[in-house]
Amino acid sequence: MPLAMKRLRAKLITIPWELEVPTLSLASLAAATPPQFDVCIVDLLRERLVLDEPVDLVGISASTPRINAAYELARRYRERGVTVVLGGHHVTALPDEALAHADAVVCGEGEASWRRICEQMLVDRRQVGGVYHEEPDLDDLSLPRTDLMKLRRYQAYYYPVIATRGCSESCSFCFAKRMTRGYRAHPIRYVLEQIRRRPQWVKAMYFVDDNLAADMDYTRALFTELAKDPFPFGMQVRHEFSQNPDNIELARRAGCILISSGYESLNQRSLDRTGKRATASYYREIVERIQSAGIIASGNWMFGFDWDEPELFEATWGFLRDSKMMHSSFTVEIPFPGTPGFRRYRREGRLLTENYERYTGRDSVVHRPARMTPEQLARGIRWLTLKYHSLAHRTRLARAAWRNDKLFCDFTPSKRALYIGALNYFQVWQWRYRMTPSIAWLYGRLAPLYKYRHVGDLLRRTNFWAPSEIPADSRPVALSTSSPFAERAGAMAPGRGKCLQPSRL
Ligand code: B12
Ligand code: SF4
Repeated sequence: MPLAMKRLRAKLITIPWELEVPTLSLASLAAATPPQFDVCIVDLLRERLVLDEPVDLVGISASTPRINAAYELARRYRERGVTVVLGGHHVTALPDEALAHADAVVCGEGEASWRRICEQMLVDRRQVGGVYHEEPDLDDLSLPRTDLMKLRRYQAYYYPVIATRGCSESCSFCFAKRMTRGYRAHPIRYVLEQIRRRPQWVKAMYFVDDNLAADMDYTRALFTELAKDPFPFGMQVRHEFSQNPDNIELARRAGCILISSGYESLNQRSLDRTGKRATASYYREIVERIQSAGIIASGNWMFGFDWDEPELFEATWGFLRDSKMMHSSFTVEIPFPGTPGFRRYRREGRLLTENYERYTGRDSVVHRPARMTPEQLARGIRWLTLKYHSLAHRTRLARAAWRNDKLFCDFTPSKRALYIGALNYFQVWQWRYRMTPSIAWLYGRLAPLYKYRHVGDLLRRTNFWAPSEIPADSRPVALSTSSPFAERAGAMAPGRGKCLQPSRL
């Protein structure tokens, strides 16, 4: 059959380890898939996988804790004669391990390699094999195919958007440098296009970038554009972004409602030794600046570094109580397999387990810390998490939020009260079950059943949805003709029959 006429089917599968925010991993690959392929995206926690339908190529994405499930799925597909490709963070760190389970492994950002694999499939599937590692040119990428993600099955507050790749820093515990060699930014029009194409029911978006502010000139230009038609968003940036009140004001005008940063530790030695380039004594001021602008400050905290002692939990609690930081998450350092940290702990005989399923962070301790016992570390994280998410503290935070007249200031008083209440009290029960080992265990067993709430799926014999099956209110909004990008966007607008085609900007 001539190449142009050949049609193949590709299934992209992700195995998340918890019901959380969506990622853009597979939507980005779907966008890079040549038009000769029918492509679908399956999130195994949100949709039943139809294993036995005909398919030519399967791409699987999984992080460390779910990698064994990914290997098992790969085995089952390969038994059926399907070509299987694995990608993502874990396989980037350990390509040789992964290659024993798949026909091909993609390291780092996947678009260019995936496209090459698809093209090889079109010529002769026997060409596909080995480790691929090609960095895509960001000027050349199509918009992520979020329309294939069944977005209705995620929350309305986390519409995923991407503006940049990688980070300018290289903290010792972080994966950013391993996935992307340098920090790069998408053209601003590419970002605006993603936002304009959001479904109408979406209430807020989340920038999945590691560090949206690594190049402040770019960030300023982006925020200036966003401010012309602000839409609420959350983002991850390094803490120094928030040291400058002008940056915060710019972000607020652009629509920012949440600034998440890896504060990591109040222990200055831990910050210094992990290459975090941060000064803990500035943290209080930073949180105050963010929150007084009506933005939620969200902090990610890590424990278990070699210089951390048990007193650190008490000190961190004191900081969080006094600063009234509105959102925080706490975890042990995860020495992901394949990283220098993992190799060091193994060399020093300090790894407690190599069972990947326990590399989930939070209170799951997998290495022996230097200045406390593993039990002290796990107990400390549980204590701090429960203290921070206690009814008393969340009520204190809710009151502070209510008094902050810049927070959710566009809402009516009743809607404002509802949001502030939901934001705080949902956390109380969420963290109580997460930090109670028996309930967390049960949750882990029950979460996969979540996909069965879509009863209609039980009768489906395929994961490939026809465009007409995508709910009308989940299709991307039409773009205004006054948009500077209207010409290209017109080709994607619903009603022209082409809204589901990947577009190139
Ligand atoms: C959004 C996000 C979250 C969300 C949602 C996570 C989820 N649903 O799985 C939230 C906030 C909940 C979250 C939480 C956590 N996260 Co997180 N998160 C991200 C983040 C910021 C964006 C992901 C994304 O959409 N990226 C954009 C897409 C385009 O890039 P990508 O995912 O890397 O996909 C590309 C390649 O990996 C590759 N690829 C991926 N899969 C496949 C498959 C195939 C077949 C192919 C060919 C290629 C391929 O191609 C893709 C396109 O280029 C990443 C950082 C980042 N910028 O990637 C961290 C990141 C994934 N998170 C990380 C971590 C550690 C966590 C936590 C464990 C933190 C903690 N200690 O609590 C938790 C775990 C929660 C969980 N249950 O999964 C690490 C993962 C490290 C690792 N080895 O796995 C990352 C990389 C951050 C980092 N820099 O270290 N996270
Ligand atoms: S600043 Fe954040 S994203 Fe950048 S390397 Fe450090 S932890 Fe990773």
